[in-house]
Amino acid sequence: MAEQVKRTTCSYCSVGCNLDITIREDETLSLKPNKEYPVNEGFCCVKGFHLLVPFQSSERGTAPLLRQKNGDYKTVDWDEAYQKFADGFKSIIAEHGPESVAFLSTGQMPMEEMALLGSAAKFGMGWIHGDGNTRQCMATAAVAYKQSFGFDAPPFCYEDFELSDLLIFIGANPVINHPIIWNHVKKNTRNPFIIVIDPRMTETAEQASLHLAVNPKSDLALLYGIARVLIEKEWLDNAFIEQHTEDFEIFRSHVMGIPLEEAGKKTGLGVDAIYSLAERIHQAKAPSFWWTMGVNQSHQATRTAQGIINLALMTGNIGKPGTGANSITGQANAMGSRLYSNTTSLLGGHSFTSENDRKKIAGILQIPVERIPDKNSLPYNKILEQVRDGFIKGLWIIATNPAHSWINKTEFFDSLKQLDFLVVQDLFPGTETAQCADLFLPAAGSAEKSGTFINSERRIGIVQKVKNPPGKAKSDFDIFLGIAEAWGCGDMFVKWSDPEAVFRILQQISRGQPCDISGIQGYKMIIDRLGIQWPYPQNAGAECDGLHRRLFADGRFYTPTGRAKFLFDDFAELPENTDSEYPLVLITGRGSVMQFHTQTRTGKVPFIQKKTHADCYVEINSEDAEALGLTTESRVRVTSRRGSVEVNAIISGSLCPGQVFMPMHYQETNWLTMPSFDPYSGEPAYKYAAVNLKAV
Ligand SMILES: Nc1nc2c(c(=O)[nH]1)N[C@H]1C(S)=C(S)[C@@H](COP(=O)(O)OP(=O)(O)OC[C@H]3O[C@@H](n4cnc5c(=O)[nH]c(N)nc54)[C@H](O)[C@@H]3O)O[C@H]1N2
Ligand SMILES: Nc1nc2c(c(=O)[nH]1)N[C@H]1C(S)=C(S)[C@@H](COP(=O)(O)OP(=O)(O)OC[C@H]3O[C@@H](n4cnc5c(=O)[nH]c(N)nc54)[C@H](O)[C@@H]3O)O[C@H]1N2
Ligand code: SF4
Ligand SMILES: [Mo]
Repeated sequence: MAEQVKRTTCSYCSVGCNLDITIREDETLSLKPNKEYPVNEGFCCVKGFHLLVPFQSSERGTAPLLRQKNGDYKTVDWDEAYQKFADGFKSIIAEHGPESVAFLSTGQMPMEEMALLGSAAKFGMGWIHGDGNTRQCMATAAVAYKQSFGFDAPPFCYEDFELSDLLIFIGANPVINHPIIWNHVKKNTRNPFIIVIDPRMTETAEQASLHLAVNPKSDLALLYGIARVLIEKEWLDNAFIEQHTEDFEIFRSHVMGIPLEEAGKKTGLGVDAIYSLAERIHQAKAPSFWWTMGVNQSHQATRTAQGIINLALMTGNIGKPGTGANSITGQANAMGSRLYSNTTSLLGGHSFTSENDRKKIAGILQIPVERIPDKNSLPYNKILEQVRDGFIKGLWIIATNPAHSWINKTEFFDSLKQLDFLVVQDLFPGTETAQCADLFLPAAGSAEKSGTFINSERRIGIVQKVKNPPGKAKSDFDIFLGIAEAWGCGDMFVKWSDPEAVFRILQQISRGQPCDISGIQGYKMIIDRLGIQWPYPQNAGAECDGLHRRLFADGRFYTPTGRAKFLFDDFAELPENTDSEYPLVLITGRGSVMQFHTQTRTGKVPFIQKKTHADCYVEINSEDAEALGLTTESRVRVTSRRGSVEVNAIISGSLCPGQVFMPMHYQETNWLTMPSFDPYSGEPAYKYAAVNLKAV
């Protein structure tokens, strides 16, 4: 058989690199980053380069597994697995009602699979509750944009990295977490000034013009301090504020009530640093603001994200080349999940609580409107609370590994004990979560199926099958259809025959929404046009041509008034404090460019295994290490008010005294983190906990 080259989108981070994979029958011959694709222009990072390796691992699930009474698993065929699934959940619903079951999904499956899952569970099977791991990650940005702009709409394109003359990164470490994005920064020919605001001297901070080691969780004070200086100095775009925003006056009086000295003190940066930051923003021609998890994962996250949005609005720096209040997304298809997973919003950014929206979607899908729940799902943390409290008795977990990644592991494992039925659907039966399952369903990975992902800049990218899944593993798509059939609602999904058919349904649903994609002529156009950013409506005019598009060039937002809103709050108390018993602040995050999350995939790449730490570690500043009698590679016990783990110590120049850092890639870390949540987004505040260290 002849060789064929298939282009597909990397399924790790949200940069969305395209890779050309040469195949012959089921054999993959080579993998190269695509040169024309405007995202990665011939580059990819080490994870993308090894994309296929984990899929070939001998640890893959190759058949459904059913737990026996004695605790052992036995292999079953798919028909039996589907039947057990339907029987298990149906008997719980029969006894306890539709709110006694829930699913937890992901930002890592193609959009079409997510839409099918959310629709099968909610419209077909009558479930109400289902949330995704994007709650752990992007919920804050989604809520902040929705409240401020009227829709979850990150406004930027990657070209803005090249066109900005002042780039401010807040709680973001793209050099290791969005490495190919950094190529766009390097292509910037305007001699840009780059500022990194992060308590740690990160890989990104090392490349910056200026690193501001802000005190953990003091970003809101910093942002309000900057706003105050801009107001006092009259460094504002009054015309933009007047024509395109609302509530500036009350925002103005709020920040004017916060003495600059207070902001200087809270942040640890002092008044002068805040003043000169404001001055730089004022002097720049095209300042841009970029944020990621250092902002999203905080106890006051949504307002912090909006603190950034407010700076862009008050200086009119949005909708213009090189500007914007820009949240960089996390997982490969977190953006698809935000719009089309039917979890937190009804398909296509619609609302479960709007009768009009329910009627519209029911009409397009030709289903009775009563099939669509008229209430929102519980968020992730509330789902787990209800599991713990015995209200939710059946849980289905798809493409996420919360037994490792959830913020409250003690509660997570306690909760699982309360469940009557747990189904886990993953590539690997060995994940911490899958090992708890009553029923394990083996899924195909991204290279073994088709669909689309949406990247950080709203670009829809193609996912193409380049190999068959191992054994009896199936695409999540086929698993969802099999479950719908066994449940007895298969008829509702006859038109959902394959991913591209679902894409067409989603296009119809999107029509008239800000994320309108109704003008795309099938997957072929996505391939030929090198990905397509939303919006792309029918009869898309010249404004939709071109490889890089940003939103809000006309200053019109998606709120009812067309104006963006200034939103703010008083400073909230920290969820916990350091004291003499727990004197150190634990920061958590990504540890290296090579490791992805809970390492179920990157942990199976021999090259990456060799180059990364096998065991969990804690990074500590030399001053604190000396006081504790620690040297690099000493064993150390890290204890928080939740738990205690033993790890290796690494003395690091990147931390200020009083702070330690642990990467999220090891299962130890989340025994320690503090389960608190942003009040608006419900996102966990993974990045602040009080701990102590003791040499072992
Ligand atoms: N190599 C690799 N790449 C990835 C991933 C991966 O696991 N590995 N995961 C992907 C996903 S899903 C995501 S969400 C992104 C995450 O990408 P990032 O958000 O860049 O990653 P993190 O390391 O979690 O957090 C970023 C920074 O926030 C800082 N921070 C902590 N607390 C504060 C604070 O109070 N204020 C400020 N200003 N900063 C603070 C941390 O020190 C850290 O350097 O990466 C994506 N890319
Ligand atoms: N302490 C701390 N904890 C954190 C964070 C932090 O910064 N600090 N960050 C949080 C963030 S931002 C995130 S996004 C989460 C990530 O947390 P998780 O979602 O739990 O992490 P992953 O390891 O990506 O888990 C994805 C799972 O899906 C499986 N999988 C991959 N592709 C497919 C597929 O196509 N189908 C199916 N069925 N399965 C598939 C993988 O094998 C893996 O087991 O972690 C959060 N946890
Ligand atoms: S930068 Fe992200 S999308 Fe690109 S190859 Fe690396 S992990 Fe994949
Ligand atoms: Mo994430």
